[in-house]
Amino acid sequence: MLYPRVNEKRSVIDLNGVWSFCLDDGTHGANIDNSFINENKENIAVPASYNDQKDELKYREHCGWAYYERTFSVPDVFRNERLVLRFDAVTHYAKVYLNSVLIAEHKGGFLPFEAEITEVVKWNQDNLLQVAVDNRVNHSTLPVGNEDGTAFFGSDNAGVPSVEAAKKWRKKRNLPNFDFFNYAGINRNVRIYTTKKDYINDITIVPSISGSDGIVRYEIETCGKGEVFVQITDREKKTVGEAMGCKGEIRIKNARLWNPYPEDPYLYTMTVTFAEDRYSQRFGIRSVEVKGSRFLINGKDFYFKGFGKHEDGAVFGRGFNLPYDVKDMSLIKWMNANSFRTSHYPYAEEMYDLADEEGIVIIDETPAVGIGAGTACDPYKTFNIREHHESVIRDLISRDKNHPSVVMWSMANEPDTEHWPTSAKEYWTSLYEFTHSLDPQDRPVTFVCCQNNYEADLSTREMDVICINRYYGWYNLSGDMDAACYALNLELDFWQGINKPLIMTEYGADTLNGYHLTAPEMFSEEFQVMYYDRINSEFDKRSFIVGEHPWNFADFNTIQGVYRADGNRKGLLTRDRRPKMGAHYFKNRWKEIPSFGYKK
Ligand code: E8X
Repeated sequence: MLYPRVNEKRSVIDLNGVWSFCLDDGTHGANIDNSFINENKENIAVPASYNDQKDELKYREHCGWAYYERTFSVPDVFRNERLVLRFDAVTHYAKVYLNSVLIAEHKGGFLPFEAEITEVVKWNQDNLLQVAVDNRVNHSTLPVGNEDGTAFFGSDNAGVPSVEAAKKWRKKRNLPNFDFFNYAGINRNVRIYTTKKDYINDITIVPSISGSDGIVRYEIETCGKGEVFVQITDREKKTVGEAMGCKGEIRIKNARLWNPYPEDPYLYTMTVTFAEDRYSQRFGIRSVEVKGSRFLINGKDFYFKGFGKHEDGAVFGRGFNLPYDVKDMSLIKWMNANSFRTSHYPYAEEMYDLADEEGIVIIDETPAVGIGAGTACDPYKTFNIREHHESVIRDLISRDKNHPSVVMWSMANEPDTEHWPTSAKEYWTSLYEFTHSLDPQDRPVTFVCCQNNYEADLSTREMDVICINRYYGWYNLSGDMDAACYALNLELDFWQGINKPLIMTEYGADTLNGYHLTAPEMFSEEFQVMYYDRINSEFDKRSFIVGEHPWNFADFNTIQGVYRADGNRKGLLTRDRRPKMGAHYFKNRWKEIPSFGYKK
């Protein structure tokens, strides 16, 4: 799927801004009730999550539908163009109406969807755009939640004596199976883009390296009549290759490779012309390969220094925020890191563009977090997740396939692989094959495994790279770093026998910025540094460990609960991006660890 870009042939109309908004009172559901909206509407900013833009609990705790609306008119100059309305992300379920006609419906809160509106739009007058948004999570959504409603929760409900009482007193809540706030709404950009009537629908680029040359295979999907012309230019806008036809191969003599930070992330541009349409797509020439226990980029041993992140901030919630994206890229480099994982959902497309340009490597994760958590049954056999999971992977790859920064797909975070090992293995290995079959660049595929019984788990070891989240010294063996290192090493011995590369995709300790101790105990800044220093020195002894991603880049918001005071505080930075001592610790450590050749 192409990102909407303005050029000589295409335009973009921005529909972001202040929209009208109201929460459902529980009686309207997916149906738009104009008089209800008119009576209740208030201002809301788009793009942004709605939850923290207002100051009553009902916005934080809303569970169900909410409605957005605005009007717009289309400039006359676009009368002969094709018009497409595009939402970059609406969380989690959207029904879109234009002039009271349902024009799009979309499940999944973190990927774009679009609808052609050429025939629906009215000229010379206002058009009414309305979006109904559902934020509920359950066992068939990704991310996964427990369906709550008014259920009676046994011991969780001490003091509420009966199901009847629970029905009366407990409001419907989202019970996420994941540790980040369930921010909802129109979280990313809303735009109309124009194309000519005969247009370029998609571009797929598959680069490879042959000696000192780059080989660029491409495929162009078009609609309508016309000839395809493809031209590749370098950074100086000099033409380095050309071809005719919708499918082919272009050789770039003495190609410059895309190499991660701090090396040169060189980008080329492919410009496709078809009939009267034109589109330019940047790409990089690089290879990615897993060989034994090595992770190779451009044939060289790569070491992942970076983080699990979140899209999260005060007021805008999980909304698109370009200054934060730019700042985070700066901080990633400031800490001498070279990579991050889009935990736990696909991020805004603009972030991947920045990563391509700045040479930051991405592990691209689906929103499949929480599969099997909080249930007493086999999730793979009980819940209807497979179809949606496949469609999310299909759309993720279709969106992100051309980014050189993306070097691996993560199908999920912390699914249950331990209690139903056989059905888990069936699920994950077949989904692994499915993911490989869809990626034109055939990148490595994995999922991220939670601290569990690693001998019982049969799925993680089947992946291209072993990605594990481990909290020895925090959630277990809390504060006892000698015991933590011992237990960690027992486990690392196990993984070493599998002979695959391993990335520690999460490890960390909640840390209250400003809380200092001489003797380092939990929650202090000194403890966070000691914890990482002890664990990292174990990683340094093992060559099959090819990456360290502390959890988390920054503090982030979560649902309220007894384990979270003002959210998850495992950030190396505060939520507003100030460094804790841990950030300085990693900045110094990573200065001495090169992106290439650290372990080999
Ligand atoms: C944590 C992280 C959480 O924020 C992340 O989204 C997923 C969690 C740890 C699981 N991984 O709690 O900070 C820990 C299991 C320990 C036994």
